[in-house]
Amino acid sequence: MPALSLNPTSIIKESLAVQGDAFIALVEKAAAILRGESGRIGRQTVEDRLVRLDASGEAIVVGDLHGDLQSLTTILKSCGFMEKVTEGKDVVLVFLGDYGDRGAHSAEVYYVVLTLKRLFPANVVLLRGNHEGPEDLLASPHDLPMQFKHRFGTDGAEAYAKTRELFAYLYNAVLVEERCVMVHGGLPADLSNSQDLARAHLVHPEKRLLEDLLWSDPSEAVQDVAFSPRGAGQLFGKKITTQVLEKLNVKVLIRGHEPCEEGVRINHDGRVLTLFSMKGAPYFNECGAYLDLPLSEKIENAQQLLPWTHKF
Ligand SMILES: [Mn+2]
Repeated sequence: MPALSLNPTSIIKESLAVQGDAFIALVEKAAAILRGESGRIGRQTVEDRLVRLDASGEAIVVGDLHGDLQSLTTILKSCGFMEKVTEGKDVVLVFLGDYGDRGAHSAEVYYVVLTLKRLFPANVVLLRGNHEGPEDLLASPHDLPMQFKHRFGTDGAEAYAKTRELFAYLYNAVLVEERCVMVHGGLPADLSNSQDLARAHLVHPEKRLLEDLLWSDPSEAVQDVAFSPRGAGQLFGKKITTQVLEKLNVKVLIRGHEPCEEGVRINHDGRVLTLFSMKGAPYFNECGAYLDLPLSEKIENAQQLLPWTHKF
């Protein structure tokens, strides 16, 4: 393991130099931390694969990265997470999933994100994206194994196998009472309560809860649900959003999964905020964005969140 480093620049430097054995050791360590998480951890309460956050302090929320190390670097330098957490401030860094594939630096992004989890386990939450899906539901193209092979040579296959094992321990959702729910993709129309968020992976594939959490997209063109052109998940309308948010006793859905020209987009009359944090190929969106959300503030509408979004 490299020496403990407490600033973004040195962790990013390490990520560009790390060898296969050290990467594998980090993935195993992060998986062990995630596997052991239960009950009260700092300001989090963990129930299966649901993290409840206290309505205090701040949450820095990062959308899809897809191997974009440059954007991750920009975010970590600009948001001050590491400084805040080392000063003992009440701050949680939430990643909405989709860490690898597409961008050229998937291994480095995983290295940085998992190092942050290792250093600050009580202050970092890693959600599961559709690119970290279960065996029967993994996004395609999935170039992670090729990237790892290219990056780590003969250790690439093991690095990939260990990373695949880690996917199962990533979280389904974050819930902040009376405020917001965070997932990678979307809301299942048949979700009944927060238990369904916590246990979605346990009832997969008999129930499609996990599929919808990882894959679905909001649509202005449908009321209920419609077939998704992605071939997994569904398009869900404003009616579904309103019903499900009410069942969860929250006001706004915060999610990633869809590229946005400005890094951020609002749907369903302010009930949905989409964040996208990667830039460059293949989407060439003008901006990426992240959110720095004060959790004690009451929120009614995603419009209120816009002043707390940061575009880059
Ligand atoms: Mn996605």
